[in-house]
Amino acid sequence: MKKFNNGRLKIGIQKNGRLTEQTIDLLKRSGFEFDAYGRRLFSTCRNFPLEILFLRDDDIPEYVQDSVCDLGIVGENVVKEKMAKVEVVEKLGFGMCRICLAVPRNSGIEKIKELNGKRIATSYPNVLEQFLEKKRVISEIVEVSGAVEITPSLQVAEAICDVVSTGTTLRTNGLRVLDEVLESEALLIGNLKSMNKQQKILERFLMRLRGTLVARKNRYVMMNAPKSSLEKIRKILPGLSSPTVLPLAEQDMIAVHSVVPEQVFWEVMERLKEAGASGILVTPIEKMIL
Ligand code: PRT
Ligand code: ZN
Repeated sequence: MKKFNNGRLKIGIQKNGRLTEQTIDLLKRSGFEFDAYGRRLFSTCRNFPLEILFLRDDDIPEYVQDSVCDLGIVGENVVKEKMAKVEVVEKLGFGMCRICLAVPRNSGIEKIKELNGKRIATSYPNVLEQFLEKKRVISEIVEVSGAVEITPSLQVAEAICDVVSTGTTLRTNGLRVLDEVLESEALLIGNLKSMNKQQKILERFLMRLRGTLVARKNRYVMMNAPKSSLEKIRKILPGLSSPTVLPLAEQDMIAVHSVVPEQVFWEVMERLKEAGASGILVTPIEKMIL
């Protein structure tokens, strides 16, 4: 693809696949306005110097490495497989999956060592090769581009190495997981040179994107409590800074507002109730600029 530079940041995203919807949603929520309908190749952002290129996910790491794109959003599994020289700028928290080794349910194979001398079918030959090397297992890697899960029943291979999410595909094909090779999620990757060249726009881009990512991981919590509980409540709240404390019309009562990470949310709620908090209100946060 021809390189072009028009003072805009160029980001490659998946054109049509599992990551597309959440990628477009993340960019739009971060305030970037662009059209994504139809089979377009690229779109120009209306309110920010940003070009969005719609690509096959397999091409994104290399396009970023070769600075056809400055940035890209793609699965970690694809980045590792393509062995492209790119920087990981941000983990995006969606597109979660694992690359696993799997064998027929009744194959009797229990340990990876037992794959010595066996055939393993995969679309991830590089990832698999590195894994086998680390485990000191020598197998024949059979590269296939799709429908990996049917290769054992076709007698093409004794095991497979493929992306697993819920595990339904493995189960319906009579396979079970033998070992995990890689954990993956969608990544924002970048080309170091072009990021340095476009540092100003990049910083503005990242501030918007991170504002949305951080906000997604937190909740804004408001509660009432007796004044006497304030110290206990302050210790429980893992907030960014000290909580906002407001007086209430009812004497000896206060309102406390704070930000609570999603990860520890329920644990914190239980402890707050125990400490005397009541009328707890929880709202999502749209943006958070740190
Ligand atoms: O056309 P293009 O080349 O752009 O897309 P693609 O067909 O190569 O990739 P796509 O859209 O299927 O997946 C894009 C990315 O989504 C992958 O590279 C992963 O990072 C991520 N991802 C997350 C997944 C899955 N979950 C997933 N479940 N990719 C593939 N799968 C497959 C899995 O291999 C299985 O065959 O989906 C099937 C269902 O999985 P189970 O375990 O839920 O049954
Ligand atoms: Zn692909």
